[in-house]
Amino acid sequence: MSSARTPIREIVLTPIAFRDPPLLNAVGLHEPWALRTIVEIRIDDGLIGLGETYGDQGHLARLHQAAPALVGLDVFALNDARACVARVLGGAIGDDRHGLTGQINLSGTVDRVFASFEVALLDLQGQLLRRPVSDLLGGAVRDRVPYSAYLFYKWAAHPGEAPDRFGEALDPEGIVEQARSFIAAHGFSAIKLKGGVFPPEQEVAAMRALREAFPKHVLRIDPNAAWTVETSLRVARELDGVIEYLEDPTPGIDGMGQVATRTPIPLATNMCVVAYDHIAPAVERKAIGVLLGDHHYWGGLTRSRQLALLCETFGIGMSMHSNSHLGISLVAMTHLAAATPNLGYACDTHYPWNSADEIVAGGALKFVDGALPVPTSPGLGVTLDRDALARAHERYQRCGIRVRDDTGYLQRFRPEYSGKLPRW
Ligand code: GKR
Ligand code: MG
Repeated sequence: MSSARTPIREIVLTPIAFRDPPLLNAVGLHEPWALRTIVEIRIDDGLIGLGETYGDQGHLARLHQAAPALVGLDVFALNDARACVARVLGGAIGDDRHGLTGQINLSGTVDRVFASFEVALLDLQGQLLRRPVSDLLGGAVRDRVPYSAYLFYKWAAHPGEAPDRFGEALDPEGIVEQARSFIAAHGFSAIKLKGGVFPPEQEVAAMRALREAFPKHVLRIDPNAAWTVETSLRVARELDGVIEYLEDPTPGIDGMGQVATRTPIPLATNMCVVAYDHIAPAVERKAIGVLLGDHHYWGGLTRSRQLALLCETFGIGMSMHSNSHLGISLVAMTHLAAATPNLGYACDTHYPWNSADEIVAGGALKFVDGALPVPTSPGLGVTLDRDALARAHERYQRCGIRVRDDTGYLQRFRPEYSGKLPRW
C-alpha cells in the first residue's frame, strides 16, 4: 500500500497583543496587553493549518529555532515532528512560565514548543481528510463543551486609563456582580474565583456570597499556592459542601499531599503537576484528585488524550486550565474536551476577558448556555481575519511588552509588593 506524503512547505509565526483587563492574582496584576503567537503551517495546495500559543519572547525564540527544521516533514508525522523539536532545542530548558503554571523541565519545554505546531498540523490533517479535529482524537463524545465563569478580583481600570466595561471587583459584592454579568452574557453554570489576592477569610466570604447568590452553580476557588498547608486545611473545612474542588491551595506535590489526605474536598492542580514526570510522585503522595490539563504545555492535543488516559488509570479526574487567549486556542480546547470522555468538569477559559480583540474570521466565538458548540467542519473549523491579525501584530510591535510580568506590573504602583508564595 502506498501513501502520498504531504510535506510542510512554510511556517509563519506572528506575535500578537490583545487587550487584557487589570486582573489580580496571587503574584500581581495583568498588564494592559497579553501576548500570543499565531502559527500558520502551509502546504502546497494552499491549505493553512492554524495554531495559537504563548507570545513571551523566550518561547517565540524557541518557535523560530524549531520552525525551519520542521519544513519538509509530512503533516501526519507527529512523532517525527516532536523528535525534531527535541533535537533542535538540544536540551535547553525554557525559562518562562506563562503565568502560574508551575516549574518547567526539559520534557515540558519540548512539549510547549511541539504543541504550538501540533495543533496546526492536526488542523491541516483534518482539512485534508475533511474531518473535524475531534475525529482525529478519537471522536467527539459530546457536541457542546461547557466552560466556567472565570472570575477575578480586578481594578476598575489600568492606571492612567478610562474604566473598562467589566467594572471593579474588590470585595464579595463586586465578585457576585461580576458573576451575574458573566452568567447573563454567556450562560455559565460553573463559577471559578481566582483567589490568592486577599486574606483567605475575605475570599471565603466571597465564595459564601457566590453560594448564596447562585445556589445551583458549581463553585471553585484557585489561590495559586498562596496558602500554607495549615491555612489550606482551615479554608477547606470552611468551604466543605460549598466547592466542587479546591485548586492549588498550597505549593508543591508534598504540600498538596498533606492537604489532600486530610480533607474530603478533591484538590485540583495546574501548578504541581505540569509535566509527565510529576505524575508518579503525585499519585504516590495522593496529592491530587483532579488534573487541569492544558494542551499548550502538555504537548498538544494527541498527547493530552494520552494524559487523560493516565488520569483515568490512576483515578484522577480531568478539568481544563486556561491563560489569556483568543479563539484558535478556544476551538482547539473545545475539540480536545469533546474527545476526552473522562473530562468531568466545565473547562476554564479567560476568553470573555479577551474576545473583543478576536483574530478569527467572524469575530468573537459565542457560548450558548455556558458551552461552546463543537465545530463540525474540517480541521479546527476557524480561519483567520487577516486585517484583525495585522492589527494585533501592530499592537504587539507598539505595546513594548515582551514577557508577561504580573509582579513587576503591580510593583510599579505598589513598590512594597513581593508576590511571595505562600503568603497566608
Ligand atoms: O491569568 O492570572 C491568571 C491566572 O492566574 C493564570 O495565569 C493561571 O495560570 O488560570 C491559571 C490557573 O488556573 O492557575
Ligand atoms: Mg489554577
